[in-house]
Amino acid sequence: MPRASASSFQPQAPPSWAVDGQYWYHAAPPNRWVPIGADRSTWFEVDFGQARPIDTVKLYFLDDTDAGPDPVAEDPPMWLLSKAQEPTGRAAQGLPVVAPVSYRLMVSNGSEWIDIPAQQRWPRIPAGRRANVATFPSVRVEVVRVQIVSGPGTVSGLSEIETWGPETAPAPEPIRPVANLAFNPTGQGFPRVSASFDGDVPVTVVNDGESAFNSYSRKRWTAAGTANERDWIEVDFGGSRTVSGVDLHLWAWESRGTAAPLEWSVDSWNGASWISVPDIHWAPARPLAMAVNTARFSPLNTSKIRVILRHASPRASAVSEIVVWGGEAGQPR
Ligand SMILES: [Ca+2]
Ligand SMILES: [Ca+2]
Repeated sequence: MPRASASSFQPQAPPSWAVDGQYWYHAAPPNRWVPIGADRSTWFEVDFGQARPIDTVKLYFLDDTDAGPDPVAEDPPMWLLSKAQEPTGRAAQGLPVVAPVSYRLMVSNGSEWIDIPAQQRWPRIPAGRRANVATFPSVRVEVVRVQIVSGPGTVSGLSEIETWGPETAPAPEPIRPVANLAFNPTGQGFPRVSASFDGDVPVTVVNDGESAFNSYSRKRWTAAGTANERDWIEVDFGGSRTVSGVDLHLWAWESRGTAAPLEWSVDSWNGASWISVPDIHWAPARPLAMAVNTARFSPLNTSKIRVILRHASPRASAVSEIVVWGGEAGQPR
């Protein structure tokens, strides 16, 4: 908490990038949420886990139509430069990423989403590559939603959303339990992770709540050096849970021997043996590194699951985070 979710997202631009406390507008390295672009109307939500007063929202919309990318660093590596010069402003469907034509800031009144009253906005027309500030008389909200309408033939996303209120930090602890059934920031007790291969970093890095899509980060488990065609990572919940989805944050540094697996699958424990979870909806269809890969399936009860990775040998798979969703995971989050 706070937890970000959205109507959809591109695998390399998940909602968490828009609440990581940073904003920049170049495409590589990414720091952005971008929906898949199938629909002009999309939404992005921030869930505080309990009602909190807010009086200001700042939205940092993307706009990739500028001629060149922002300078990434004083001396960026060549691969990063070439990546930044690709037309990465285009979504999977080839849509350019620009500021939306309009947006609504909404809260739930318990049964429906309503506009936050008496908003003052600057600028009045949504603009990319800058803060779009809305101020309003303080409201207590548990979840704030941004409903975004993009222009025809375009897609709109966020580098960051900020919400401000009269309370001072740190925020009080959320009342509702964390939705991620795998989350264990201490590495002690349950949920407990294990793996078929000991990497150079303990496997507990995959359920610490931190995702790192950065080649230099060591906050990832890697199977580099494995002799196996497949390796697995297990999440033991320590008791029965209803599970309906897994987000696999794949990491890779291709010049150093890691890559996205050729495929991945999910097994559940039925008390006596491992069985393959049937009828999984995968997004993206083929595993993608430095991206959130999602598996969604009918809710099932189990005490532990395994994620099985078939390596793109000789390159090994690597994982930065595994998120396991409970009974309501219907959509990618
Ligand atoms: Ca961000
Ligand atoms: Ca992690």
